[in-house]
Amino acid sequence: MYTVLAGGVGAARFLRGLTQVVPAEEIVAIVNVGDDLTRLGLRICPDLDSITYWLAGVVHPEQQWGRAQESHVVAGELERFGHEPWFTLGDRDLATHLHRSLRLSQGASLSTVTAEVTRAFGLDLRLLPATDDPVETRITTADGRDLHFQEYWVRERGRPEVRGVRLQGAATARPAPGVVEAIVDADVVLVAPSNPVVSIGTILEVPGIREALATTPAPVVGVSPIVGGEVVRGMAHRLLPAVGAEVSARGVASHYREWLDGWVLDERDAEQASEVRSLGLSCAVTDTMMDEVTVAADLARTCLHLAGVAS
Ligand code: FO1
Repeated sequence: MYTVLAGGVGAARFLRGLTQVVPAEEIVAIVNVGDDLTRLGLRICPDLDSITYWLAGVVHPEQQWGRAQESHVVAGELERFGHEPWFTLGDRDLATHLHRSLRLSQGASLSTVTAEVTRAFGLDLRLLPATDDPVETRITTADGRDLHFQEYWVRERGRPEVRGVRLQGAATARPAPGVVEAIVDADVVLVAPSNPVVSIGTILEVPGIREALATTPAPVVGVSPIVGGEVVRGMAHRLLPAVGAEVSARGVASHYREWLDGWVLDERDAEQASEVRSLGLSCAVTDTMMDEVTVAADLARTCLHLAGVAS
């Protein structure tokens, strides 16, 4: 079993590469749900949906979230009723949220509904929400406000200075069924190049997951989301200082070092390899910019090789 800790787009690209290298049926992705929110009475799970749409080949090519060939008839009509349009739901995407919300209201768990959604999109790998319990990532801003992650990132365009990040609801959340087993019984655990604070960090906040990572006999190998001192995508550079981590490939490795065994750096950060090794980690250097699926597949092979697992 190939287990992957996953956020949104970076994880989707990485998983697409991994599916070229090992059978999709043997891949389990544990996905961040801290970005999830309820809008218009509908439950929206951006990371689960982005990965699903990417792997099904139906993601919006420019946005990299939501559906390709999308229309916004419903969103336009909702403005008539005065609904704030800051978080836009496209018509095709709405079908996913409608199905999910209906099934949740019938008492199905998020894991069960996620399996239904991935099956409907023809995926062979398993996506597991980190938890089925209600959690949400909250951002404390320097001007003293407490925002939902999407209010910070979409409504306020990631502009406020961040003082703190927490996963609300984490104290009583339990890992979703199969999550701890997927880590403890894995042949390898891979950490996608996702945001270390609001993707990987929030997965680790669910009690029991960090402990499973620290104790699993499987090698744990990650890919740096920081390349040349900058984020490939998103806002990790604004959030890492809030958790006391340095914005560098080496800094993220150090942030993960309690449970990490190996770290893959981009070629642009090759000079940091010796510092990563001095943390007690094994290290490989390769092209991590996954614009092409062939690069993503090679990156997946490099991770498996570093972990000592055959592909
Ligand atoms: N991102 C935006 O910048 N604006 C939006 O209106 C928006 C809507 C949206 C709806 C469904 C969905 O699954 C994702 C959506 N996103 C939107 C992306 C999302 O906010 C983030 O990029 C992720 O949560 C960060 O990984």
